[in-house]
Amino acid sequence: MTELRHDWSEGEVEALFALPFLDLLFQAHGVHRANFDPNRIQVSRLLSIKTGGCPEDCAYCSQSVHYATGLDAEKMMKVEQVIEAAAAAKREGASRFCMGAAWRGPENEDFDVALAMVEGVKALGLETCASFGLLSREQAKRLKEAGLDWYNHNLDTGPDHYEKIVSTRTYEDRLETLAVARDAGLHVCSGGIVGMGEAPKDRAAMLVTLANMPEHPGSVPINLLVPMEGTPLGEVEKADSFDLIRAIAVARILMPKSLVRLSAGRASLNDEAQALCFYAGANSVFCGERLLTAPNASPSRDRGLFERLGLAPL
Ligand code: SAM
Ligand code: DTB
Ligand code: SF4
Repeated sequence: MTELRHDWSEGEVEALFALPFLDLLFQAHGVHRANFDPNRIQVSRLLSIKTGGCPEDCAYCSQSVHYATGLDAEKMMKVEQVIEAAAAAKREGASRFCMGAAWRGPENEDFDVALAMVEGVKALGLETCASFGLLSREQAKRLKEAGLDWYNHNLDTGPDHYEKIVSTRTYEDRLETLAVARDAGLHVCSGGIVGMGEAPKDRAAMLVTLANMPEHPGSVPINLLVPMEGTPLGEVEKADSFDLIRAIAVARILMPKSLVRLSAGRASLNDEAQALCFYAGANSVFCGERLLTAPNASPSRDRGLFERLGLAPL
């Protein structure tokens, strides 16, 4: 049995990041193998139910109104369209369906429509996940009642680097939304992004914050920045893929029983780098042509890769 710790110090975690790559990988893979079948992978599917026109100013995001990204605000999808997409995702092997919306948080009639989407997707026998921004206690309760299983809300980066990335919501706001979701009985999905010009100590601080929560988030998405033209991070230098693999390995060591998701940016990795991510402890991915606004690794490429690696969906 692996002991679950909630008392990690930043120093300890920075020391993990500073280990020689192969030592870190060996340690992480040992933890992974002690807690999971290393040859099984959980598959989620993402859908943007409301795209663009977002009032927030997240420096990485194509959907913010603050940047000229060439992406227009669209109307919210219809409930039936979402349920059809979820049914297709299920047929294609997804076990969890995640709905994202470009909102500061849910409001008014749009929220009622989103609740109907959650209900409809749940009725298909899929796990449901929502990423709707900041939540009130009442909203979290209503989502839970509608059949929501997971709430995704990312810390994005460490608290010091965060101020360079988002100004319209604070780190505290994010932690509060995660507490609200947890208190409502929703499973928490929370992680961040590698490749926004942060230092290893920022990655360490983010992972320590996640691991030291009262419960480890059940899912920890680790995204590699997908540079979006027109955003402040559109031209940032691409992160070294070994840094992404290191972040996955440290997440695995800190949160031994959580699903660690190799999330956005997977399409830009070669097969060997993806395989190292899985070895380091990533055991969840998004499948399907599209993430929210960005293309994802193609389904045919994924089928081939999983077959070559002997990986089977959970
Ligand atoms: N609007 C909601 C919110 O931000 O809470 C939900 C959707 S938002 C797109 C969810 C998360 O996706 C962000 O917090 C961020 O971590 C990740 N993300 C967004 N754009 C990204 C990009 N270009 N590259 C990598 N990750 C990204
Ligand atoms: C998460 O950590 N990654 C997903 C999900 N949570 C909502 C979003 C990735 C978005 C990638 C950029 C895009 O498609 O616009
Ligand atoms: Fe809006 Fe979410 Fe994009 Fe931030 S990440 S700008 S909150 S859609």
